[in-house]
Amino acid sequence: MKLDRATIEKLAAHLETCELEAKDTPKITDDHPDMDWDDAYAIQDEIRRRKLARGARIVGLKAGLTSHAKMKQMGVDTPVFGFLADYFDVPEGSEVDTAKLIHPKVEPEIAFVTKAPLKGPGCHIGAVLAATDFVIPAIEIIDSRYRDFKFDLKSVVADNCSSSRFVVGGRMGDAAELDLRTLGVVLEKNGQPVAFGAGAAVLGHPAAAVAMLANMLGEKGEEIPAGTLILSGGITEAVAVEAGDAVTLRVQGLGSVSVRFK
Ligand code: 0L1
Ligand code: MG
Repeated sequence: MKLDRATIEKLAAHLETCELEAKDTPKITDDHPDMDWDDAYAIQDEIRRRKLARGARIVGLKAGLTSHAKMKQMGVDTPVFGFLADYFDVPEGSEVDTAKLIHPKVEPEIAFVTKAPLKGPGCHIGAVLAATDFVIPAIEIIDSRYRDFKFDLKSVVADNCSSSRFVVGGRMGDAAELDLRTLGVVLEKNGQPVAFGAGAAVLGHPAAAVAMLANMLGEKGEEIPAGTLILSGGITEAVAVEAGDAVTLRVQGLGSVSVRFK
């Protein structure tokens, strides 16, 4: 690690304050160009610790930048991982207050809910499917704290991978029965289709994103516990939204999930 504990705590406090007050900031690597991956995840862990200390619960995990469309859109080349706090969870069909966000975008995703722990190294798609209770459509609402979504990967990881809100809904699906690679998704904004894709856009198979997360946690001696909700990553590029917009995600055979923005 390149940063000392005081700097990690200062950067975590800064990024979390930006999140809670909906204020943007230049990317943190501008002032800390030498920070490494361990520093980046240590800042994210400190943000998680701050939320837990205030009584928030962690309700899930997420993989980000898992599709080529997203990587190309953001000019990066590696998936990243973050956590989901309880207040990120938006009830299906309800409204998200854009005054509490900086510059939200929506992503069509497949969420996994586990029924058994997943531990790397060596976790693979088959292990993920065997440990999956069900999959369900999800809209992730990302909101990078970085000005104009301009960042590098370490800054993104420190910022909990732009996590902000998420909505799950539609029908639960059996991951062992579905072919998640060919599962089609249509994202609509204000009644118009704006992005299309299939599950294979996420690392060839959405379960590969979950396996990658389990393997990364395994390196730290951690696992994905049973009962964890995991967002496997945007299938298409992210779509900007603003107050007045209504978004619906339709997933082949799994119904739809909707959210509005005020
Ligand atoms: O969920 C995501 O793919 C977001 C990853 C972080 C980068 C971004 O803000 O697009
Ligand atoms: Mg996402």
